[in-house]
Amino acid sequence: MKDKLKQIQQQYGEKIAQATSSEVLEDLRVKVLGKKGELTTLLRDMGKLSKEERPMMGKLANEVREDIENRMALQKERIIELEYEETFAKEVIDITLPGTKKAVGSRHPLNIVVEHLSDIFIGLGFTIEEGPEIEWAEYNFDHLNIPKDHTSRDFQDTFYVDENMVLRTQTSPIQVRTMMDRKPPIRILAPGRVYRSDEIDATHSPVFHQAEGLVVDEGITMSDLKGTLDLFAKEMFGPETKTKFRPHQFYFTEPSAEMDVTCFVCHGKGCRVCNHTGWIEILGCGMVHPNVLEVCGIDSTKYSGFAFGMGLDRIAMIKYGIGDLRLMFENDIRFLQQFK
Ligand code: 2U9
Repeated sequence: MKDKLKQIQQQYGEKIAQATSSEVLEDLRVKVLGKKGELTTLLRDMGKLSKEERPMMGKLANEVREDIENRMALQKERIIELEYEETFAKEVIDITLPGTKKAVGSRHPLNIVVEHLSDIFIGLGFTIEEGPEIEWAEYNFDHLNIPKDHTSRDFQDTFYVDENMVLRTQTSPIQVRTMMDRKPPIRILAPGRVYRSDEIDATHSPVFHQAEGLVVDEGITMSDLKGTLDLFAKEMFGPETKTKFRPHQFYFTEPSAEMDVTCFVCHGKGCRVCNHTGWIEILGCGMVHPNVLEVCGIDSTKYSGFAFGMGLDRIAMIKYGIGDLRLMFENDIRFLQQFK
């Protein structure tokens, strides 16, 4: 038995020293110290020894086990070190290589305009409101005092979802909903996407963007409208900007007007941007028609209001000198990066 113990000690001592991975080492541990391992099996035979031999053999067997365990622990440390070295050798990082550049996005000119516009009106006490893009034809046309036979209701001009629902052709239904839901005073700005059945060209698109505003309270007059919109123009286009109001006609406002601002490129002298007139048309506006107030549940004998509406794509195009509306929808990164 003594020889067998010495043989196990020597044999496994060599194997352990040669082991180069944690898996091989574990395999050896099972083979020698495991339940059915060589040393364990040998120790089971101790019972067959004489009383005199047993203590000596027991002592020797423990020494052999301890020796094997120590060698294993030592080899394990070496293997871990070796494995680390291997990993480091494999995963060398060349810190002089150029990194992969992360593309930095930029804001869409339309968003820049919407945010600027919203900031101006929030500063004047307005809230920003949103509404559904699929809208009741009633809210999109009837509530706005638009005649039943008006051409804008035609299938050629409006996308119908069914006979009662349309893709909104203006953001006005947001104001209709607000008036139906709330009592005056109302001061809201409603920016959003709108749809009209137009062919695509440099100035038309079936999808475009508008912002409309609405103020309703007791004693609101045309001078509130002019004062508010003049202030907006000076904030948006520069403090030297002048405004002028030309009479116009809309079904939802009476009286109605269009507002021009002095050209912010030539300051009124005349240039290509303003078609050599010195003025740029910016928005439509007017006093909310009493029929519209009433149908939205507001007493037109007590309250009055003004409203305005503007095309945001057009404003962004004028502001940034963009010559073709289609560029606004293509999202070509080379185009977008110009508007940091
Ligand atoms: C309600 C009452 C009144 C909104 C208004 C305009 C004048 C206007 C156009 C500008 C260019 C639309 O994008 S565009 O084609 N809009 O001129 N919009 S007043 O008046 C309202 C809206 C809702 C309940």
